[in-house]
Amino acid sequence: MRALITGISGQDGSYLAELLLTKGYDVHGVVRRASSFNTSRLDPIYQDPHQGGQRLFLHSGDLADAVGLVNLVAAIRPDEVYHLGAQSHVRVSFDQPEYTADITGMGTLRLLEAIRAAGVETRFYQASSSEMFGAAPPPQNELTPFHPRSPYACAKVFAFHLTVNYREAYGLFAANGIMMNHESPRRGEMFVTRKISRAVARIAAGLQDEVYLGNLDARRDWGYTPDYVDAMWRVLQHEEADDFVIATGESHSVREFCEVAFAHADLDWERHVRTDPSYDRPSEVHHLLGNAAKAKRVLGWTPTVRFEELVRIMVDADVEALEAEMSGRTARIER
Ligand code: NAP
Ligand code: G4F
Repeated sequence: MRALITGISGQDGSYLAELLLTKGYDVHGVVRRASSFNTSRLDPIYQDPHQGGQRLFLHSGDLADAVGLVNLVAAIRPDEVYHLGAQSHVRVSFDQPEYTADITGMGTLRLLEAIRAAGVETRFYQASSSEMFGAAPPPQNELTPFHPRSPYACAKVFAFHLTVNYREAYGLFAANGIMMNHESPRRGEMFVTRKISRAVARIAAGLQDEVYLGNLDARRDWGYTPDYVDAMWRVLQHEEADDFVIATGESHSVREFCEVAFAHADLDWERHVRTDPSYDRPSEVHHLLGNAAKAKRVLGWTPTVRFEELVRIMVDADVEALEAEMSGRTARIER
């Protein structure tokens, strides 16, 4: 089996690539050009192309470049396409709405058209988001109407419907995973969970004393990313293309995340957390809480890591990485 992953250098892409390699796939990933290396999450699985037996292949490409996408799909002829590439930060999408619509929304259209233009028979996974539910009251499932609250969420709603439309119009095996927030030690440093776990490590080491956050009352259904990439794979193995909410069914506030994270390092969060309204969003998503009963029933998927364990995993990883950095060792990019 041959898979193509957009966004392979991101949090989810790196875990998914590992999972597919262990399942025997050849894995092809699209990496966009940057002025310095942007593939550090792939270091544990990087394979030197000059050695034999390579199964991980990285290709230069960009979701803004339609012709490049056609050429890539035509050359690779993947059995499965996992479309994870996106401008994925909600707050940033208010500052860069047009760019977000272009990459997160139009990028999906370009990739779907590339599959059609290349004439390959493939299965397509769209990384849809619980942000699409936005202001819809919890719990949210596949029948909950979308009420997006950011340019990012609007772009994801567009991409969700395109995926359904290409399924209906062209018979493409095109499926949506509507995923609640999922986190890990590889989470981008600008998302709230990782911002907190890094701050805990640095405060415990005496390197800083405070961290500034936005809305502490927001509630999220936070899961563990390795569980969620397993769900992506299951979505594409199902006999028919369909759409699934992926969630733990448990929600917690940002404040609770702080409490558990700081307590794990024997710190009192209230002594170190400050708020700064510049991190607030013009329109907030207050409460996401998913119902993944359909994924459990149809795909046999259940989460294995719950909230408190997730927080501990993230804090421990950042403490370990900081200790390694301070002692001049190379940090392990793991878990
Ligand atoms: P992430 O860490 O921000 O990764 C995004 C990936 O997209 C990165 O590899 C990034 O490349 C790539 N990318 C950005 N702009 C691109 C462009 N113009 N052309 C090609 N690639 C581009 O996000 P993630 O957390 O792994 O999430 C994966 C996907 O799932 C995203 O679509 C996200 O919106 C969606 N999603 C995430 C969650 C969650 O909780 N994590 C929940 C629901 C849905 P660089 O490494 O060069 O930046
Ligand atoms: O960690 P966040 O930035 O994640 P958000 O906005 O929920 O989006 C993530 O999950 C979505 C799935 O639901 C994905 F589609 C999306 O790509 C991304 O992965 O913020 C979580 C909550 C928000 O309510 C935010 O207002 O935390 C609140 N928050 C409070 N202080 C903060 C901060 N968020 C960030 N990033 N930084 C803060 O200082």
